[in-house]
Amino acid sequence: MRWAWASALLLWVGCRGEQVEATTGDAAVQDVDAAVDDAAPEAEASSADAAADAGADTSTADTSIADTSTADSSTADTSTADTSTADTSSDADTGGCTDAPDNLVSNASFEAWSGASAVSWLGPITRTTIGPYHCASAARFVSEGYGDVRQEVVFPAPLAGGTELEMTMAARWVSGVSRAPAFNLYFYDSAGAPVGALVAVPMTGFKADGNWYEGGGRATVPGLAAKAFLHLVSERPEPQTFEIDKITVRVAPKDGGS
Ligand SMILES: [Ca+2]
Repeated sequence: MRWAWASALLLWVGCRGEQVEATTGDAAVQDVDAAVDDAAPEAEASSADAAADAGADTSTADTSIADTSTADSSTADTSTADTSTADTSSDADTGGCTDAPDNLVSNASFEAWSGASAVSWLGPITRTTIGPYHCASAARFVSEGYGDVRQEVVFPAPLAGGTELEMTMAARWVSGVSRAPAFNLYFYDSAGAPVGALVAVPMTGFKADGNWYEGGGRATVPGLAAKAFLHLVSERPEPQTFEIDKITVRVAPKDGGS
């Protein structure tokens, strides 16, 4: 009996020993692997390309910090330009975020930024990535009174007088008076001479309650025009802050539709 107990015990201890060794062995290997895995991304992260690999979380965190610090300055373009542009271009390439082919507006969804400036746009705007209406970013528009955000829209071919344009924008009220933003269009011929008077179109369906609304209206081209200056405007002398996104100007479908 004693002998049987002793051998059973030995056998058991023997097996335990192997198991313990085996697990510690694996663990050691895993630790080494883990250490190697950990080390690799850190090494990559110092290179410029790694920003794109790092994914949305880090880049959005960086950007929102950049937004606040450069909010008031319109001349801070140069210093932080490289990193933020790299992040944006990788976001903008993801599916569904490119502008519709019939949209005459460039960078319509405020996805492309060069430093603190939105590509193709002028005016008092900064990038925001917190709850945009469409894709990765929107523009925060701070009007000190009758402020405007503007872009030159060149038509692929001159548009005849009487052509209907359909315009939409997404806007969210942030602070200030509650008046909806509006579209103002100034038309020019191919020689750069003004065509007709300013065409002002209010944004329909807007409420100043902090939610996103998408609305717009139609404008009639007053005469043969090669381009227009599109202004998204605050129509009040009091300060107003909006966020804006997904701007559309396109030739309205002829009849049939609406
Ligand atoms: Ca957007």
